[in-house]
Amino acid sequence: MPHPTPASNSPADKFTFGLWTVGWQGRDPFGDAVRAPVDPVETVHQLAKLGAYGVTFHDDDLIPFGSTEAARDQHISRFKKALAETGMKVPMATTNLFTHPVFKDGAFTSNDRSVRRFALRKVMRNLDLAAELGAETYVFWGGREGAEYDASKDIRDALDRFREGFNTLTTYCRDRKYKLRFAIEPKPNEPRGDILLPTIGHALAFINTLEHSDMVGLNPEVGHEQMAGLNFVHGIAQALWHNKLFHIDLNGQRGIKYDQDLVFGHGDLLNAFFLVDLLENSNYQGPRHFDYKPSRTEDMAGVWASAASNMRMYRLLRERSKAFRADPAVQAAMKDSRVAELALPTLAKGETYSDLLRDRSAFEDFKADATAARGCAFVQLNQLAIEHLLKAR
Ligand code: DIG
Ligand code: MN
Ligand code: MN
Repeated sequence: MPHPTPASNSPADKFTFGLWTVGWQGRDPFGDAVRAPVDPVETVHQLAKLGAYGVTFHDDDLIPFGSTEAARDQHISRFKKALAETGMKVPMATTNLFTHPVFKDGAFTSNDRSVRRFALRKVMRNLDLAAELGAETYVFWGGREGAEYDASKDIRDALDRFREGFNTLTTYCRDRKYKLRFAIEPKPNEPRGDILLPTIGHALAFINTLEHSDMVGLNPEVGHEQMAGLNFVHGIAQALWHNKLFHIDLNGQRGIKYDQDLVFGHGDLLNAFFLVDLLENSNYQGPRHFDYKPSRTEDMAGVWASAASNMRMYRLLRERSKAFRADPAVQAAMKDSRVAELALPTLAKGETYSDLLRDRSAFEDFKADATAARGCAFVQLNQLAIEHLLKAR
């Protein structure tokens, strides 16, 4: 029975995009902008037309840095009007603590105390707007929190200041009864030589030290873990295991190099397949947020086409994952690979280590060589996954 091609997007898919993604003008360290700026109002309408659920933003994406109060109010009211006209949501917001030169040595962890105080105020101001717009998640990507030279920063002090910033801001939100949860976005490097909290693991350890750690989780990005040579599916599985997957940045990355922010699935396609399989078979109900850059080679028509590609890639992979799970051959191969057995506790219910010590089959009579000779049948299972990805089954 041929599988139906995925229907068009629906808000139920909860596909969201940052204003800064389709708004990226293509400026990079070696070249000027190739596209004109995109009005946030235009972005809201275009993405709504493509079937997106919502948009996300940095304060400066919506309100240019240094705007007067009157101009700020104007930007916000135009944005609100576009949201009302389209029904688009704002599930997440964040702060730009990396573009203005004042943040050249970081924001929360700048050696310059006055910059750290300015950064906290800048975040507090946008937390108010995020709460006003109904956002549930507030992301912190510490793109400039880091260093190029080991002598320039005592990382222990930097982590103290980072923690102080989070403790101050979570207290700010609790006192104002904002329903916001914070999500840290790890990245190993770029734009700093080394960025603090570089991976999911580092961020999880840091979160555990915070005063209101229950309010703080993760916003992992596909390409960022892959820039560190890590398996993104494993990282997301651990984030889920800690109940700390508060949000996710979907995109593509082709190996360990500069941050490519490709369309979702246009990098490691097989890992993207298993990521969708994991998300769709987990308790994560949050947005499927695309944080990508429309390639510098594209014109505006190409930009909107690339936005649609992100959503189509997710839907196609979701269909392929369903077919994979429904295939009796896959279910049989999973049995051959004893995948379900891993969910079985190693000690039986009520069994103690003393019982284990008395169980001769676990050690004295254990047939190590015969057990070692058993095959795991993983390759056959992986072949089936790839055949489903290729729609060859
Ligand atoms: C880059 O991956 C970062 C910034 O774009 C933003 O702060 C964050 C939000 O998802 N991702
Ligand atoms: Mn990125
Ligand atoms: Mn991101």
